[in-house]
Amino acid sequence: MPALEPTPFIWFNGKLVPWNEAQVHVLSHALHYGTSYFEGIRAYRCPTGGSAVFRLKDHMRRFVNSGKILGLPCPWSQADLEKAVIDTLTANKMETAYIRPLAFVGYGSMGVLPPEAPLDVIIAVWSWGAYLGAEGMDKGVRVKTSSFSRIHPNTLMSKAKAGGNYVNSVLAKVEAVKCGYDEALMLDVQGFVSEASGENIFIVRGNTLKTTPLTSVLEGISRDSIIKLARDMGYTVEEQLFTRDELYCADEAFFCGTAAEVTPIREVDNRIIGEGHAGSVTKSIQRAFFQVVDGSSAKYADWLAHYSF
Ligand code: PPE
Repeated sequence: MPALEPTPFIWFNGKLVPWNEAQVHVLSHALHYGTSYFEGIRAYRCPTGGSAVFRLKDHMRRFVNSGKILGLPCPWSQADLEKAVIDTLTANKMETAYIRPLAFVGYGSMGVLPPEAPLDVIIAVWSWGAYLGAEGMDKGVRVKTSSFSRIHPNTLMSKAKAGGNYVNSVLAKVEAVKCGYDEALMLDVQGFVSEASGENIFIVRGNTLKTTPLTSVLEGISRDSIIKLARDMGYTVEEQLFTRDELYCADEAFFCGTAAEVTPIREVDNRIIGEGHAGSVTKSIQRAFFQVVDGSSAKYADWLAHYSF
């Protein structure tokens, strides 16, 4: 992953502050106990002019819900946050961007019990290319089933995009990368395929797509978009548990997520998936996805929050 390029401003508790001044104390609660939640959102330049944030309302709804799940309510309303995202993008003059809202328990008291004080909230924006590499996006990535299980729903809750949940993802990702793979696939505690360190997964057999139901996974907004897109394109989509051997024998497989967008999978546990490159169904979904996010396809116009500066 290339080094982060600073942008001029970060939105910090309602004010746009210079990037280098958006700092917190080393005794901030979230640094010690993982008491934070965040979003990952993308904005794209539209060929018809201006830019658009993809599914901004849905992302900010999930952000507010993360706070509800964790019992750490967001001090800002969903509408305030949506406006703050647009303000941050325009202040930074970003036509395309990755957007990172984060709410965290800040400085003030130590000990596991979070203080009553309101959470701190920031929104940062930066440029992020293909998350799993340009080659992966084109030809497909190599994946390893992790020795770490995805979180049990009574250990941590996967519907919250909580900072603490990502220790599970970090363990899996580091293991996979150290073993020479691009990404880790985690199984749930029963052994069914769950999700990757930062993506949901789909498998393809014939004209049928299958994805994990919402038991152990993050309720991905890309996943939801692809379910709708694929059905409109005439594919059958099933939300069903499946095993790793079903994945090994799939015609095609791909990951989806805001950062990873639609990334084909060419190999899992040293077994070639399908023909070992991005399959035709995956490519058609990838094409459709990229036409929707930048407004090239007018069909899902209500998924876009337009802005210009
Ligand atoms: N599962 C996990 C565990 C996950 O982190 C993501 C997003 C998804 C599924 C897909 O969700 P959605 O973006 O709503 O389609 N991961 C974010 C963070 C990546 C990071 O390294 O940071 C993302 O893609 O923005």
